[in-house]
Order: sequence, then C-alpha cells, then structure tokens
Amino acid sequence: MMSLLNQEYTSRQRDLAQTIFERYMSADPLLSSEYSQYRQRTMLRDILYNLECLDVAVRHDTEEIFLDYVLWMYNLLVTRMTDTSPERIKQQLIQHYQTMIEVLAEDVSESANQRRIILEKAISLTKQGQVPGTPSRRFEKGKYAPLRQAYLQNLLAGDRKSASKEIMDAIEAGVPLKDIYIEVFQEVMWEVGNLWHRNKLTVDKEHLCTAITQGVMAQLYSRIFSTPRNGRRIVACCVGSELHEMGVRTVCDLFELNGWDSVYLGAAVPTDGVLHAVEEHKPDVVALSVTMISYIDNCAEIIETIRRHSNLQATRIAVGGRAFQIASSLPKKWGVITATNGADFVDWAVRFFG
Ligand code: B12
Repeated sequence: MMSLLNQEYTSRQRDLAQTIFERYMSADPLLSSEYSQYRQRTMLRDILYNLECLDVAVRHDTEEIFLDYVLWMYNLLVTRMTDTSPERIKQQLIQHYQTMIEVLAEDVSESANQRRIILEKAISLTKQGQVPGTPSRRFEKGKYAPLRQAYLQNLLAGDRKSASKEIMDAIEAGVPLKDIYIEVFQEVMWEVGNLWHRNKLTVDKEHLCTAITQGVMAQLYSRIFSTPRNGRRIVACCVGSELHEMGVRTVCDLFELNGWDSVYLGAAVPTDGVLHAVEEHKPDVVALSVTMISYIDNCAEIIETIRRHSNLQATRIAVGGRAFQIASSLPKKWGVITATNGADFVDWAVRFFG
C-alpha cells in the first residue's frame, strides 16, 4: 500500500495497527512471500491511516469518508502493485477489512457496531470495484478542452513560457478570468491528480505542474487586483497539516476579482493562527479549505473556536475543498456555508451581501 500522511499516532492506535497487521499476515500464508520487507513496513503505516479514516467517518457519522477512500485505495493499488493481479488485490483488501472487523470487535467502545457496519460496506464496495480505465470525461469535454490539453502538455514538458503564453493568449482572445481559473487551472490540476492516481505521472511532474500554475496565477494579479473594491473582506486558508492550497488561493483570487479584499494565509494554518487572523482582519467571511479527510477534525475545531468568541459572531464561516465534496452533508450539519468551487462561492457572496 501507499503511505499517505506522516501523522502522529497514539500508542493505542499503534498497538491496534500492529495487532491487525499480525493477524492479517498470519491469516493468509501467501502474503509473507508476496510482500517485501518494504511493503510490510508501509502496510503498517497504511493500517494506521485506515484506522484514522474510519475514526473520522465514525466521529462525524459520515460513512462516505471511509467508503470513498476504500475505492480510491483499490484503484491506487491496482496501478501500483503491477506484480499482483487486480483480483488478488481485491482478495487482500477484503481480507484486510475482515481482519479489521475481527480485531475491532474486541474493542468495547460505543462505536464498535458502527465501525463494523462501515467495514462490511467497504468489503462489498471492494468486491464491486472496477479497474480504472478511461481518463476523466469532464477534462476532455466542452469548448475549453483544446486549451486544457495544450496547457497540460506545456506543464508536463516543464515549459513555463509556453504555458504562460497559452493562458495570456486565451485571455486576449476573450476567455474570462473566472473560466481560466475554474475551467482550465482547476480542471487541469484535477486531471494531473487523476494521472498520478493511475500511475501515469510521477510525483516530480505533479510538483512541476503545481509550481508552473502558481507562477501563471501570479501573472494574473495586475488584472485581478484592478477591480474596484466593494469594502468586503475574506480570510482564507487550509487547516491542519493540509498542503493543498491552490483551491483556496483560487477562491481568494476570484473574490478579489469581484472587488473583495482577501487575506490569503495559504497551507496548514493552526487553529490559533486562524483565530488571530480573524480577530485582526475582522472579515465578513472566513473560508476554511480541506482536501485530505484527516483534517476534517481540525476544521470542526476551528469552527467551534470561532463560535466561542462572542466578538466574532458576525463572521460567516464557509468550508470547502475535496473533503467536503465527499462528506457533503457535513457543512449543513455544522451550520456553515459551502460551495463546490470558487465561482459558485462568489455567486453565493453576491446573493448574500449584494
Ligand atoms: C497538486 C496536488 C498536490 C500538491 C499540492 C501543492 C499545493 N501547493 O497546493 C502536493 C504535492 C503538496 C500534494 C501532496 C499530497 N497529495 Co495531492 N494533489 C494535488 C492535485 C493534483 C491538485 C490539487 C489542486 O491544486 N487542485 C486544483 C484546485 C483549484 O481545486 P480544489 O483544491 O478542488 O479547489 C476548488 C474546490 O474544491 C473549492 N474549494 C477549495 N477550498 C475551498 C474552501 C471553501 C470555503 C469553499 C467554499 C470552496 C473551496 O474551490 C476551489 C476552486 O474552485 C490533487 C488532485 C485533485 N483532484 O485535486 C491531488 C490529491 C488531492 N492529492 C492526493 C494525495 C494522496 C496527496 C498526498 C497524500 C500524496 C503523498 N503520498 O504524498 C499528499 C498529502 C499532502 C497533505 N498533507 O496535504 C489525492 C487525495 C486522495 C484522497 N483519497 O484523499 C489527490 C486527489 C490525487 C488523486 N487523484 O489521488 N498534492
């Protein structure tokens, strides 16, 4: 399996992961010959991450959090463990979830039953799992498909000058900035993610595509900041150890384009930091971005902290990012605003604030 995040875990979580690992390995004698020492080590880390995802799903009563991860993991392994057939990977994963059910059944916590139900669903979902085939359909459709394709090819070639020119020419030809952000940058970056997931693109290329796009975004600033100001302000950031900051940067740029002032704090802002920025800048809206589901807890904590402060009651709180496209019921449960992309979020702000 793949190691996702370098988290700090408690000794109880580590013990549990060790027990699951040992039982899993002894349940199927084939595994010790199939798994190299390296794979066994990364597997232990992945079990910790699996347990964490399950915990987040249970804590927020949102099984989609774990089930989305289960399918994503199956697809990832199929393209990474090329020495093992997709059917065998399925068997291994099912055996793994079964072992989790058995080990967690010995746990007497209140949520034991809920964990079992989610893991049983994970098993049936894995049984139905399809090997990923075709590239994402949205990327290849619509009037911006040629521009996306040309821009992506420049990114992959590491050609900053041509990537930038492609975008500047499109703007000169009348493509609105909003579409450049949502229809080109966002769609291309999502496609970069799909290619990485399907093992068609290496991590260095993923970083390259990100770095070039960040550079091109910066070239658009003179256009974005020239819109007349409307006196509104947004503070925006990623929470926990979240590194995916292009989404919330897009949000800020689109708000700037619509006359707002944005205080863009970037990646991985701790709770105290968000609170300090909100107290200092007194925004109309604070926007919290989460991509990796592990940071949903951090987001919930920040919302609670802001709400505890009586002087911040007027601040509207919004959440968004990939995690809330999966856990789509959470924003309503928490009583906060959400939107699936930056443009829809601006539309909400225009309706709400006029
Ligand atoms: C670039 C990238 C990275 C870069 C990020 C660099 C940076 N400076 O941002 C780096 C290399 C650091 C990275 C690291 C990792 N990544 Co990554 N990454 C991506 C990638 C390809 C693109 C992200 C992006 O820029 N998207 C474009 C923006 C514009 O879209 P967006 O974020 O969705 O934002 C829009 C909306 O969501 C919304 N929105 C966002 N925030 C907010 C907030 C509010 C309030 C509102 C209303 C709306 C809103 O509006 C935005 C604009 O329209 C994605 C693929 C994807 N599908 O997103 C994978 C992806 C997110 N990464 C993934 C993974 C696995 C990882 C790593 C774990 C990989 C690893 N093994 O190291 C680490 C984790 C790091 C961490 N702790 O956060 C997976 C996550 C899968 C999962 N099951 O969770 C993805 C989906 C790739 C994939 N298809 O498998 N990654």
